[in-house]
Amino acid sequence: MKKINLTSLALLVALSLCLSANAQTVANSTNYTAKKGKLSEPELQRWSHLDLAKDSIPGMSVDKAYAELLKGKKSVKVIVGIVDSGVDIDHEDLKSVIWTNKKEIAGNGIDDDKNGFIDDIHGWNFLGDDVHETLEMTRIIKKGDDGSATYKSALAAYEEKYNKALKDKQQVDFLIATDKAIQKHLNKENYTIEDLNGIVTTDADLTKSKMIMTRILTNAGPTFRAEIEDYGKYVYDQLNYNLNKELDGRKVVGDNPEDIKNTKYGNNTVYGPDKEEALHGTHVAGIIAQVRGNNLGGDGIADNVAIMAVRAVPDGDEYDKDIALAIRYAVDNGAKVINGSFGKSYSPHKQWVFDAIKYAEKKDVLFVHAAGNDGENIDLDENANFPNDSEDNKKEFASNVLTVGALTNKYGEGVIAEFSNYGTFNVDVYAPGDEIYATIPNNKYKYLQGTSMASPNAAGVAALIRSYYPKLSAKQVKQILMDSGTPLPANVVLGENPNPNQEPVTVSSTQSSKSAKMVNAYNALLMAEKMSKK
Ligand SMILES: [Ca+2]
Ligand SMILES: [Ca+2]
Ligand SMILES: [Ca+2]
Ligand SMILES: [Ca+2]
Repeated sequence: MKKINLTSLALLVALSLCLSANAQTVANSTNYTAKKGKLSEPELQRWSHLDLAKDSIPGMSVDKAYAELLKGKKSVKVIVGIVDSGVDIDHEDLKSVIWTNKKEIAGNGIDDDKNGFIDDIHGWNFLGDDVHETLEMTRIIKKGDDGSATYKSALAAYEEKYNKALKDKQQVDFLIATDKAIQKHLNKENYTIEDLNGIVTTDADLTKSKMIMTRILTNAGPTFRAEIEDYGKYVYDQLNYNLNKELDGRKVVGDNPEDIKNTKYGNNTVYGPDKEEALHGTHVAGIIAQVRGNNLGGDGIADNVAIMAVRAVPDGDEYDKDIALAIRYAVDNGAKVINGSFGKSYSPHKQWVFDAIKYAEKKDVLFVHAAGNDGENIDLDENANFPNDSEDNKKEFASNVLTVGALTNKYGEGVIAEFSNYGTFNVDVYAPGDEIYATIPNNKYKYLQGTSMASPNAAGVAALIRSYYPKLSAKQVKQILMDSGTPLPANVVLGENPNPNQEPVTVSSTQSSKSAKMVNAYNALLMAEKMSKK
């Protein structure tokens, strides 16, 4: 499942419906002051590049690293594999950094480099024309009751999710109808807060609609309708595809997803059948590699990388087979860093993926993975987030997996995004993942949030280190990212506040993750310099 977080709007909707305005104030921590008020647009567009001490914004000090450490320094090109929903390789701010398989002749129908894939010029699309998919829990219950504990658990999880989706649908339908009622009353499509204020009425329904939309416009700003539409798409996709037991999305691929040896499938169109659906992967690629300082869109983290697009993540849960083969493809074709902004709670063939991770480890490839957006402790078995690098939540079977949680741009007790998963064993480190500006298909740009955005921010720093210090191993780079990070504030809020009428509960930040740190490019490069001299 692709991991764009949508809870902020869901929360907003809930807030609007109950019409209670309880601001969740979060106290500042000691060492640094949080940036007061809203960030300016230029600050927001590149907040993950800014510096806590200098800008009061908990970014990764990327700009400082370029200004003070990297000028005139030699680097090598590092290939970064983006295992995701596909990448728009023609995007104006990405096309110059897309990886090309030089050993392959395009369009001749021959596997010239004999890597097992015909005409794979910029990567591979393991999903063919498959876009919308079921979740693993849907697939498990579709197969029928086999008496296993997994079936029971999947069924309970499915029913909970399905009922919630029905409720969300009611909410989003209500919101769309409310918006329409205002549009109709004002007789204009695009209205403002001033328009809403000008509505004078004794009609009870209209008064309610006015109050709700005022709350929404105040919170979401002029992009409110796009946010409602995104939320609606998410809710409807769940009901129509993710939780739809009748759907067989795999049929168009033509392979058997239960057979890992059956590898001849997919195609070389790395953005998939519908470029717009490659939004997630294009955004992730942009966070890492959109061209710096070219006056187009935003800036990427790393400046000497090649993006290899490996499409394996549909709208719905990814198949273990595709993920295992996608990781192996990236490893075999030269990637030194792989970003995995996906995850799911059931993984029937998890061993295939574990074996691929171990293969990557053997070939010295770092796998950076999103911690997930459920606001849960993923150290607990019942909150498992796959893939992982541990079979028992006690011991890691590989040294090359970095699991990343998400930060907001407000330093203080609320700096960990409420949607971010956490865990002292299974989450390694945090990186910016809220309101991240990057490329989306067809030469556009967008703010997105999720641990999906935190993972490529960390992967970008990893690529930067591997590019300027190519002798360091994947294991060393993982260690550098964790050890050199800026410490989190002493106390933080983990997960969503279950009671918005009260101040959220804070805990020691040592409970957040293994390192209790935030990735910092500047410190990481300093440590890499030291380590490379040893
Ligand atoms: Ca080939
Ligand atoms: Ca060829
Ligand atoms: Ca740019
Ligand atoms: Ca781990």
